[in-house]
Amino acid sequence: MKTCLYTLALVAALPVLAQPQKTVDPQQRLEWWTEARFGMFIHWGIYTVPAGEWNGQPVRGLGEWIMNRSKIPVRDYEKLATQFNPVKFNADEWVAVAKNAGMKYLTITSKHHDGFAMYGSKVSPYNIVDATPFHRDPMKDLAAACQRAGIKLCFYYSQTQDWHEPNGVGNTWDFKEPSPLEFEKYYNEKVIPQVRELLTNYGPIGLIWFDTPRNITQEQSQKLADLVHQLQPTCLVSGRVGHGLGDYDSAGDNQISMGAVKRPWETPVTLNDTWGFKKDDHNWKPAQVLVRQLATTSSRGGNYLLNVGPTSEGVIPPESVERLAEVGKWMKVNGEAIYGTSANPFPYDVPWGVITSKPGRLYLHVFRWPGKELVLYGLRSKVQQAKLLAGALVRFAQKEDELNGYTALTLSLPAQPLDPNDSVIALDIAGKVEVDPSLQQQPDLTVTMPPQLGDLHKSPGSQARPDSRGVMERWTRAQDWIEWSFKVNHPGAFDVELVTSQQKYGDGWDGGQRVSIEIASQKVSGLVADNGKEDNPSNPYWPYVISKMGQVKIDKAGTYSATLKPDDIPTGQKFGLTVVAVRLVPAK
Ligand code: FHN
Repeated sequence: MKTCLYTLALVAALPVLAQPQKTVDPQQRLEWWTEARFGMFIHWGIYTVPAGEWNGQPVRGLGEWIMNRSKIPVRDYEKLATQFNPVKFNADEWVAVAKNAGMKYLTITSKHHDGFAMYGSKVSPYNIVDATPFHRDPMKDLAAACQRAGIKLCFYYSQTQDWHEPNGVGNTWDFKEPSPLEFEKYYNEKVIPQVRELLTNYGPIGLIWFDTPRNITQEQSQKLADLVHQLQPTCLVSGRVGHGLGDYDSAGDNQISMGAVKRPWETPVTLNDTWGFKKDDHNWKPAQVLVRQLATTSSRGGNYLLNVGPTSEGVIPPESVERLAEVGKWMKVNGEAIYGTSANPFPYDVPWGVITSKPGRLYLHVFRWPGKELVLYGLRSKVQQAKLLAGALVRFAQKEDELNGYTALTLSLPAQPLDPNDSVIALDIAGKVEVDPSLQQQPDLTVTMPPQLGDLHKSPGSQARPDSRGVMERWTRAQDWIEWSFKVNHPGAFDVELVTSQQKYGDGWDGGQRVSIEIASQKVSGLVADNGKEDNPSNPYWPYVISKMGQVKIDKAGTYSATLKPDDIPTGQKFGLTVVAVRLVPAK
């Protein structure tokens, strides 16, 4: 198998040198993708045959990781190919599921970490055409179906991990880890020619979704990005190509940032807990969570890539299809509040939901219906019209003062939400959307101060910083602190809460730090403890942990400062102070 792989690879490596160089402005490359905002991820491979069970035992973790989890020898795992026969696969049906959900692109695993090519590859016989009884190339069907439906076809490709090849990374049970030279050989003889096949044999490709760069060198990442752009100048390269060389950033799995992100970005999200099909994973996210995650991601200026894991027969699980159909129903009415939108122009989140924007338009996504009145502070522009996308025009009034111009917008709403998942109100704005950039108290009288809106004072050598979601990570030194400035319009007594989060991927949480919070020159101190959990609107898996810190009183409207300083962080903490926000909540 090896000789054949390498010989063919050398032949396949030749034509690229002769290709004429065309250049495309990276901004132009991103246009369709930022317009799309919503795509389908498909994890499909021979791991769907065991579907999460090995030797009659359930295997924990992700379905597509079964080979690694159970340390299945290559020779045994390879045999799964002979049982993989997706006779029910119908490309048009899959594409229709994506299209009806409102998705505009489809990113499918052409080769995952197990090294098995899900397309007809001449580089290695370890592929769906040569090694399975199916003997067909489903990517050809998908390329044609996507063309017919106007959906962009994109390929996932695992460029570093390949558990099938001795020189690929990750299989430590059959092989030893490859040396840089050995990896280079694998990279030149499998990765480069396979990526070339994907970009040569299936028509126009929207993007290549590289994954887990691990120890790939900067030069190798660059060469891959260049190869993609050379073969298809308009094709995007995902953030996980490594070394920050992608056309856009990729958030961590199931991660949605808390604030707007400057670079174009995308989050990959599972519909249940796994990517690749597992027969015992029934933890399906309700359509409401999906709609709200989609809107939340758009409100941070990002794309939402929602995964389905078809079975070994080629069927997208009905639980996924049902949920996607419900999202699609919502998108038919509210799609204009997602497609081509930009991030929330306010620096903070509003208490009732999220905001997306377009030139001259704001979309208020109301998740928590406030009753008959919804108030928005800080919009400086004049509103010309307000309309529920699912219904009628909405009456509104704008408060104005001499110093600041428009300060508060009040919308008169029906008593009940029109859509329990997300009712969207579109505001037409005269001219440019202008907002007050300061952090301020919200109409529900709370003040929420997230790390990214404060000044972080770091001690020399400190690694503390907000992670890709905006949650503090590696805050393990008591010398680091954060400072905010905020406006209060409705003075009173406030409970001070510290909101913290599980570390990324739900890996854990450290309490027990002693902190002091100073608000308007009043200090409260306390222990970071689990005084109750709260839904994390961006990620239902990891609820926030609330620590109650005490009470402060603010007598007058005005601008105040707040600081969060640790008094003591126990040594040896793994996660440290995972701060999401300091919050003031009106005292009862
Ligand atoms: O290890 C993979 C995993 O199997 C899956 O493909 C996800 C999708 O984003 N990416 C890697 C982990 O981040």
